[in-house]
This record gives sequence, C-alpha cells and structure tokens, in this order.
Amino acid sequence: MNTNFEERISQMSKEQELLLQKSNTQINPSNGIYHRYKNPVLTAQHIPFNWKYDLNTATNPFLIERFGINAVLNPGAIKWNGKYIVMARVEGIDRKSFFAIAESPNGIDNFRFWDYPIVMPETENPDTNVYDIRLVDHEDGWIYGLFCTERRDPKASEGDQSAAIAQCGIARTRDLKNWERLADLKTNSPQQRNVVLHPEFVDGMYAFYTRPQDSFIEAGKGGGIGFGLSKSIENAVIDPEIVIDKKVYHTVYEAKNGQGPAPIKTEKGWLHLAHGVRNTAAGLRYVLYMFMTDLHDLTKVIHKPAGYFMAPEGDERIGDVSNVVFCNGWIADNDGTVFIYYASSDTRIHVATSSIEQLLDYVINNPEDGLRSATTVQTIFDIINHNKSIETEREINVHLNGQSVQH
Ligand code: M1P
Repeated sequence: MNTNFEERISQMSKEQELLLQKSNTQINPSNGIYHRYKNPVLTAQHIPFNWKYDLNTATNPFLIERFGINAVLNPGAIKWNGKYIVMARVEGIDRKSFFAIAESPNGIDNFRFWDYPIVMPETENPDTNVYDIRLVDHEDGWIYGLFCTERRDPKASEGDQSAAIAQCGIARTRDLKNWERLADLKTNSPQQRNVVLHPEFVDGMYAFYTRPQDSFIEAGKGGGIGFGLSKSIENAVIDPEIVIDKKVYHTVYEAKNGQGPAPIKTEKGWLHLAHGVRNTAAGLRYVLYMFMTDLHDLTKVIHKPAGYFMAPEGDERIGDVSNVVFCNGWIADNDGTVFIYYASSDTRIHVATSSIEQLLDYVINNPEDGLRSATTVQTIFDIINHNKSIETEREINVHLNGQSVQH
C-alpha cells in the first residue's frame, strides 16, 4: 500500500519551515502603549514533528501522528545568553500540560523549540498537571520557575472527577535545562495559583506574590493578589499573606485576579502586569491590567489605571477557552524595550512590544477607576476640556502669528 510516507514528511517539513521562518510585522496604528503583531509567535503547529510522529516507515507505515499537541500557551519568559527565551505551557491531546522552551534571536519571530521538552522533577506527591511557569532571575544567583501544580482533591467523592487542588510548585536551574525541584510553597490558602517570586530579597527574605483562593475555580472570599515573605526558598512558607490588590465590584477584576510575570523595577516604582477576570453570560472574560507598587514598600499600590491594558481582539477571542488573554512572561531589554508574551484563548502565544517609558507614562498618567459611571463621564470631560484649552491656545497662536506677519 502506498502511503506517500516520504512525500508527506517532505511536504509537512516544508510547510513547518515556512511557518518557523515567517517574519512578523507590527500592526499599526498602535494605541500608544504597545504594538501588537500580525502573527502569533508560537502555536501547536510549531511543535517539532519528531515529538509527535514515529518517522520510521517500518514501525509507522501509515505515518500516523502518534501523539498530538492541543495548544501552546501561557509562557514564562527570560533573556538568556542573548536569546529571547519563552518557556511555554504545552498541552497534549491528553490534556496534560508540560513545559517546553523555544528561543528567538529577536523576540518577535523565528521562535524554535529546543530538542526536548523540559523534564520537571516531581516531589513525593506527583503532579497531575503543571502549568503557567513564571521565570525569575533572582538576586541569589538562581533562575527560579514557579508554576501551578494540580492534583486531584483527595477528599473528592468517586463521582466527582474534576475537583482539584492547585498549589505553587517551585524549581530552580542554572541552565534552563536541568531543574531542581524544591518543596511546594506552603500558605494558609486551600488553593494557590499565579504565584510569582519577586526578583530581589526583601528584608533578607524571599518575597512572593500569591493568589489565595477558596476553591479551584472561584476565588470566594479569597482572591486578590497577595504578598508574603519566606525565610527559606527550599521549604518556602508564607505566613502572614496579605492582599495588596483586591478584586473590586464592577471592575474588570471583580471575579478574580492574579499577578502576571514578576514586576519590572523602574526608577519610579515596580511595574506590574496582571490578569483580571469577570463573569459574563458568555462565561469568564480574562483581560490584562497594570499597576505600580512603591519601590520601598512592595505592598503599597501607588498607581493603577482604570480598566484593562489589553483585552482579546479579533482572532484572539476564539480558542479552547474563548475570550481570554493571559500573560505570565515579559522581557525588559537594556535599551528599555519590553516584550510582552501573552496567550490568547488558552490556544496560542503572541508578542506585543512597548517600552519602559511608554508603560510608565501609561501607568502614572492614565486616569484611575472612579468606580462609578459619573466619574467615568467626568474623566472624559476632563480630557475634552484639556483638548479644548489646547485648541484655544493653538487658535490664539495662529491669530498672533498671523498678525505679526501682517505687521
Ligand atoms: O482559562 C483561563 C486561565 O484560567 C486559569 O487562570 P486563573 O487561575 O486566574 O483562573 C489558569 O488555568 C490559566 O492557565 C488559564 O489561562
């Protein structure tokens, strides 16, 4: 039987090579805060063939895809050895997620996965699922990866096969290839997701952003972005855990929120990117928002523009879990460029570029949420009136300049 084995491999390789080499272009005009790009930077189609196919005609005469990849999403990110590295959450068709690293020379295209996915060691209590890693180059000299580890709730009844407990797994590495797994983070919360390590010591201790939550999906009376310190990273324990950025009624983060990547240090304060969730008739809607904390008091939010920084747009709105943008990785280059790696609808990864200068302007000068329709109208009035005064000034200048020309 002719299965066109060689021909199919050759065609698939050519198509994938075209995809991997495709250059990315900025979408214009931008909103002044960041640029989106035309193509996603990583998708399930970027996964190497030899992860999925047995390429031996003798053992796989039909060239059957032996294992499928469902999605590539929510990556941690880091600049390492001059390369833009993303550590993606790769989800197999079996619904298990694992981590795999892809690198790019310029941060916006030509991302290629390394030869093998990452082997993440387990603790004595094996993870059922691991996802959403945050990479941090800590001042102690290690690169840490904090991620969500999910296991079936041991108290769940036999009939309930979806009850899970999410906690924070911690691992560290020096080369991004060999990982040392440490004990899972201990807090007083029954559920933890979106835990992020702060890159600097605080009072000689490791500092964490957390997201305490009552149940697996619902934040309940928990929720908000928490903060806590631990003397040890090998056996990290946080107590107390205080909430620094709460969920708030009738905002884009009224149902729950969570810290994105580790914050970026600037001369004006720490820049934070986070996600906010609200419920709608069409299900949960995930957007990104920003805020800034004080340089010396990480628990003090000093600026927070109203509403979202980024919401799903166009094709981004559709996917496995539609109406979602999620970010757990960004890279700030020495020249001030910021690469924001975000996933859309739990399916694919995109990049947006900005700069520290633009993000500071946005976070410091964009109006805060007044939390009422009337204050929103006042905000718009302020902008219009400011523009009117500029228009009037311009008219006066034109008039005066015109007069001086006549003299
Ligand atoms: O499906 C959207 C996101 O849901 C979870 O985020 P959170 O913990 O804030 O609810 C995570 O599973 C995340 O991976 C996913 O993108």
